[in-house]
Amino acid sequence: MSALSIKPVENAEFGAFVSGLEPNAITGDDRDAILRAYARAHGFLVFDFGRWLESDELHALTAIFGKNEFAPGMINGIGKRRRDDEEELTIDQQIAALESKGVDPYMAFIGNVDPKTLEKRKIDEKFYGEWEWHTDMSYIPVPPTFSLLHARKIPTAGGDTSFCNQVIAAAELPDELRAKITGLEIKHDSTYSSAGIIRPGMAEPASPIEAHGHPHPIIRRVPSTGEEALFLGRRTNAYVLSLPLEESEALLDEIWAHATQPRYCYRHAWTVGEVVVWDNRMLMHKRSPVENDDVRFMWRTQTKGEAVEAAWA
Ligand SMILES: O=C(O)CCC(=O)C(=O)O
Ligand SMILES: [Fe+2]
Repeated sequence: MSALSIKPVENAEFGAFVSGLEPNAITGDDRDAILRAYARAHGFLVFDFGRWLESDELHALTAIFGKNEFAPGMINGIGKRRRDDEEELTIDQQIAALESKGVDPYMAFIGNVDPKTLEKRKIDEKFYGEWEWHTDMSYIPVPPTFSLLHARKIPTAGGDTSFCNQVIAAAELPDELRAKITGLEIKHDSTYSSAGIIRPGMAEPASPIEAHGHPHPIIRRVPSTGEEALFLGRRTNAYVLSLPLEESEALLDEIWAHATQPRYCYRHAWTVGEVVVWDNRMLMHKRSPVENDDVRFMWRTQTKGEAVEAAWA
């Protein structure tokens, strides 16, 4: 068994650092200790490996938290739309087509380098700006529960990732705001990536009302803890169902101002080799800007979620 050391994240209301895990020899005892640490840390762990992981190692770590979910942009309907001229394939056919090209449908490469050669490559300049607060893939009916992000290339400055705890934000909701949002659903738009880059096959919607996405309750219950969490997805093109657009916009602005207060948030400055694991039911995240002449490269996996339960269900 690995000799695990687990320490709370300083200056944050949540999170723990884990070191000493052997990623190529994870035992049942390691798994139990990590899941206990995860529960105590309110859904946020940082693993320090001090080196790049192999993809099998990242998948083994991911398996502690759940079953693999597809990475966005791999399968039609998951961060990608089928083009009208594209043949309609089943999910199994799409997986087979990806695997025949050596593509792992469960792994996202996020960065401005070629994933194989690691040469810097030209990329939409939005990549370098501030990414917006979001939870991963909340525009699908059953969004992933955990995301795991593995730092392979880190810029000399910037490129931190912030996390904001929506369980604490829900617990501290002013009564008046809680009364206004109880029973309502937000449609989570899938048009843009968190960097603000339009996704394959998508077009700018005429308004948030027409945007492609999936509705979820504004306050969800986290089944494993029974706690409530605000579930906002991302602000761009969000729409509160059943409200006139102006009322939806005003209500969203009010909720977002509450949800993203600095006291609910922690900003992580990366070290190469780390893996951060977070629970998308409890936390939102965003990435800070990166200089144009710098490089940044992460691998990401995510686990299949469970149906979103409304706090009032
Ligand atoms: O690269 C990052 O820091 C965050 C990217 C992101 O939003 C994600 O991997 O889900
Ligand atoms: Fe994300």
